[in-house]
Amino acid sequence: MRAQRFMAWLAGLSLVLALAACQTEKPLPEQRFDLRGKVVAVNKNEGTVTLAHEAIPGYMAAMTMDYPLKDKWAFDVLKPGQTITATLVVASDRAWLEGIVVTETAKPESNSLAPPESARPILGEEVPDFPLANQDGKRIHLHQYHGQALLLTFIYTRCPLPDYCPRMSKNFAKILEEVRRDPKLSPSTHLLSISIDPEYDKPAVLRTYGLNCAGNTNPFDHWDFASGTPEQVRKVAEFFGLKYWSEEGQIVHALVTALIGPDGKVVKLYRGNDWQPGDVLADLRTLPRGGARNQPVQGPGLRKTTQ
Ligand SMILES: [Cu+2]
Repeated sequence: MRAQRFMAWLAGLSLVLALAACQTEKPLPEQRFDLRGKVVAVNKNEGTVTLAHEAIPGYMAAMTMDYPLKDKWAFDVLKPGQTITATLVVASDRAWLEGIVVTETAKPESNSLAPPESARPILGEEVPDFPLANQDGKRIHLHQYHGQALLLTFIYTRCPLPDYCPRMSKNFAKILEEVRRDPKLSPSTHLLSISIDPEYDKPAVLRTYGLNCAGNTNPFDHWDFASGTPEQVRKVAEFFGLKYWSEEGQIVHALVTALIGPDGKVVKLYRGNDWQPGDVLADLRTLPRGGARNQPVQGPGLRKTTQ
């Protein structure tokens, strides 16, 4: 999937290059750029390194992305938190990093760049009545979904990494499609995407993003996009064990999606981005419906947390 992310970027880049090259028939020469950034993750199996890098003036904004490495030795040397310089080589159909130099070792606290998995929340724990504001600027609060199954996740609309927030939103869109088709699920299932970028993700931004995610059909009867004050969002995220912080102009964050039963208690957690919409739909179908609070939750609540 990291390779896919890179290929998608490269496809976009190739298109830009192709458009730029319309007037000339000659193949494009390799382009080389100096790059400086911080190592976020070393993905030896995929042959890539995730780098939060500075902008390349006139070519590319600062971003966090996976790059293939030409120098295989680097996999044994690179560690999260290091600052490196490298040459980004862009050929007509691929790009890679070479000439890597570690310019700064990782600071001890930087080892936590990939946010650690949290033990929170405990399955079966009651979710507090957190207040937020939705895409219409209307105040919402989590207890208003009692009686329904609530699937909740955290995103931010400017997230540049296709397999992070955009994937969560795509998964939610697929789940919503299926929920709408299922007369048993449809009346008692709600989705909620909470932005961890409340300063930017104001209601109007969330509304546009939501419409986009749902392929321009109105999703808001079943799917709210919420934010709030930074403190409000921080409290919800803390409850669900989600850590996030700003770095190099982006938000570094883990992913956690939670299924909350009609009784308002945590039924299941889906961490990371490997879960499939089908997993969640299967869990949704085993949940008791009918809305009575304090009714014992059967089914997936008894199973272990998805990693
Ligand atoms: Cu993201």
